[in-house]
Amino acid sequence: MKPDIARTTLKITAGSVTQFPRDNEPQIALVGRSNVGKSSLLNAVIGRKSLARVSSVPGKTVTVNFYEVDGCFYLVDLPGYGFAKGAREDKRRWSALTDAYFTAGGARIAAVIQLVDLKVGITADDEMMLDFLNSSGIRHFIVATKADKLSRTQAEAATERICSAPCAAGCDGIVQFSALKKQGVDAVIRLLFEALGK
Ligand SMILES: Nc1nc2c(ncn2[C@@H]2O[C@H](COP(=O)(O)OP(=O)(O)OP(=O)(O)O)[C@@H](O)[C@H]2O)c(=O)[nH]1
Ligand SMILES: [Mg+2]
Repeated sequence: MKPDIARTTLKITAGSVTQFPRDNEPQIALVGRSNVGKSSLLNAVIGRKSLARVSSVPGKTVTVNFYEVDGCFYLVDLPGYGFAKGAREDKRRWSALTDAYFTAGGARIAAVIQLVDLKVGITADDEMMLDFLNSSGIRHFIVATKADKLSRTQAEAATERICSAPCAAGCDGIVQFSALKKQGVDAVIRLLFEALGK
């Protein structure tokens, strides 16, 4: 039976690696720059208004949040990267915790959802993340967020640009997404279940 994605709870808010869950449930992690729409995607996918806190101040979250879906797997909200200039300390904390996550997570990481702002396209930080995912062989797909900000024609062109970037070559698929319009929700859920073998 497929897990009931509506049965999702915030299980752990981890500020350090010692707080990561130790059980063997598979994990699907969300990565992307700060403000790209990770928390909004989470809420849209689980069909809840505000289980994941949507931030008005980008980059506030420096914790790894583990949402457990139906006692079956975790959706993991990683801190956003690429803060405004000057936030060097935040950046260090981001990379330390994210590095720790990818080191400690190991085989339990079933897939990574790389979020890219459709209008902005792939940033230098996104490229670094995608290069890392490619080299580590972690299954990943791209969700292009805030599609509602573009016309259909613009969205198609922007998607094409993302797909043709060399660093996107290793991804398993791309979904145009809008949390605002609830566009792409079913497609993301399908990719999640596929990655989990459900
Ligand atoms: N137009 C539009 N705005 C969106 C969409 N998704 C998110 N936003 C807005 O983008 C801002 C950031 O959204 P979050 O979901 O908090 O982004 P985040 O990636 O979790 O940010 P951090 O936790 O800071 O890393 C908020 O103001 C959201 O309302 C979308 O689909 N369309
Ligand atoms: Mg967030």
